[in-house]
Amino acid sequence: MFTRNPIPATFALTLAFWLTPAHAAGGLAPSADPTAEALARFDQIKFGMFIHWGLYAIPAGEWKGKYYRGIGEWIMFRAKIPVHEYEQLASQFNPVKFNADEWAQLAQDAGMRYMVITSKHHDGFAMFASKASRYNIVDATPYGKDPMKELAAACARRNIAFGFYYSQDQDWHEPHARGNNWDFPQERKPEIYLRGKVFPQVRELLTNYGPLSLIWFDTPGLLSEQQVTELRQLVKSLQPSCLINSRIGHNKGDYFQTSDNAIPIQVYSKMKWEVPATLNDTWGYKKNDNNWKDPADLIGKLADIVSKGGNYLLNVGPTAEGIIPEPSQRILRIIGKWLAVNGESIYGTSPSPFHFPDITWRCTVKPGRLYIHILNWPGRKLELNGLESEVKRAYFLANRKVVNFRRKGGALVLDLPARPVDPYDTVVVLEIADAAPRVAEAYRHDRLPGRLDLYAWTARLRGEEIRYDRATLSATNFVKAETERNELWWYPYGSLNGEYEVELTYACEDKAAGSPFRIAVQRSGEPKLQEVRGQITGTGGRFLTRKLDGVIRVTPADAYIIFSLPEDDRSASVRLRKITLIRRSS
Ligand code: FHN
Repeated sequence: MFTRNPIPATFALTLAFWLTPAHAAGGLAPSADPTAEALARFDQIKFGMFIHWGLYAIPAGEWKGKYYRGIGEWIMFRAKIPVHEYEQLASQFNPVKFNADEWAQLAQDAGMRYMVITSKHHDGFAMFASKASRYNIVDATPYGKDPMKELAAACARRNIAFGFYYSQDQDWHEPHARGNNWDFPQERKPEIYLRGKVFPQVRELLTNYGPLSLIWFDTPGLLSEQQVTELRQLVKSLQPSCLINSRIGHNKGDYFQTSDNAIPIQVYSKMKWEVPATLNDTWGYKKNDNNWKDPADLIGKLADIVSKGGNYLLNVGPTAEGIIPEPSQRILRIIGKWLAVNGESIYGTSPSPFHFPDITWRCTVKPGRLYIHILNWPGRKLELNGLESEVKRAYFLANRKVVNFRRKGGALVLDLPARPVDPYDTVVVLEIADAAPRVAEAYRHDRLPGRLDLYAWTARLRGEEIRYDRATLSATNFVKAETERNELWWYPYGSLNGEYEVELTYACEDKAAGSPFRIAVQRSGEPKLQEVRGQITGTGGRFLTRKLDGVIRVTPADAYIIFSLPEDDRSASVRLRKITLIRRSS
């Protein structure tokens, strides 16, 4: 497998981690199914650091004095910056404060066990030494060094699995790639771009940086099935155990990516998956984006994702000088402290055997054990329905203190203190008599209840003004915007099928009354299929639940359910806690 690539000594640790057990024990014996083994290891590690770093960190959201809404690394596209102007950024890019060990150490402190960094984003600039294009950090910047070499080595020293992001289809620098119509309106010949840049660069990435745990392609777009197949073959011929994400296109990936910041509403068990997510509202550094997520939110989301079967790839956007913004560092270290105590309930676990009726708790599993993650404190008792296995012992993971419990009908009732043991996620360990938990059919993860709450907390919040308020479990500030509307999107990923009546639980001032809202069901890339429209009625600031007129129909193929207040700013202060779907019997 690696005979074509001499492996530097610094990669020995990553090798030990990333190679198959057969490799590790007895040298480099080829494995029967390197992809399956790599996937099994990927499933264990759960939490990774995504890094979006490139020339876009210089404008940082602003071009020629004008602020651009949306994600920072898209500024070339949004401002339609001509290639010859954007290229000038390279001559200013000098990240003298970059320190690979500090970045890798931060990942380790955060409890992140893998790292994926942008080797080339849509702007086409290679952040690594490339012979295939001189538009790269070594040849085109005053910095003149390859930071990826150092980062790969720093991760290897810490046993952090390492991978590259590579934008294979969009490349705004190249006339024959997709995306830049302002410089290159003529017809494209993708083969020229693919053969001239993508294939040689992907070869460089898989040859010069030791064993990669994965390569992360993005926005597959227009590449043909044949082209994607060839790209996959190239990767696997160089490193058979390098995983490929689903955004390579044409279902040729080894594992599945959700949409950005999109968490399936329930357990998803069809294949291994990962959620790429932001710490604020951008991937690449943007100087004015201070909408940092609360550590409680992020720790809850880590537990939520892992309990549903996924990995969490959480992003940082370093500055042009090479510094990971201080708020990102602070937040990540808080997560790391929580994991240092509670990591047993995350790494190496299996998903929940239960479906989730609300957002009070989540569940992860190891043989003979359930980990109940209490995310929203329920008061002095928690009722867990459907567990048939005998519980032998229950205790808090953080301090090993015993938790008393009793049976009440089909429910297990846990006695809790008035306040959480951990401010973010209190984990209760249930030791059970069975290796794998037995759960009554009505509560299993693949059987959803007749009434299903879709909380704002489980939605992707779109738009940069919308905010989540943890105290009231609601989303608010639905400011009207031309682009990137402020909306809530939920992702069923096949878990819903049928007709549903809808309830809305919300609060607002009376002056918001009359504002129109809509709940729509959509498929990816298709116009809206279905919607229920209504008008906000005043609630005098109190939360209330209102049944809507009409039903929505959701099929397993539908990609998302959207709540929006599209018309005006009068409704911006509406607080939406949840929508409830009530299944109609067929
Ligand atoms: O367009 C990109 C975006 O800039 C960012 O890289 C994200 C990360 O998942 N991927 C694309 C959009 O899905």
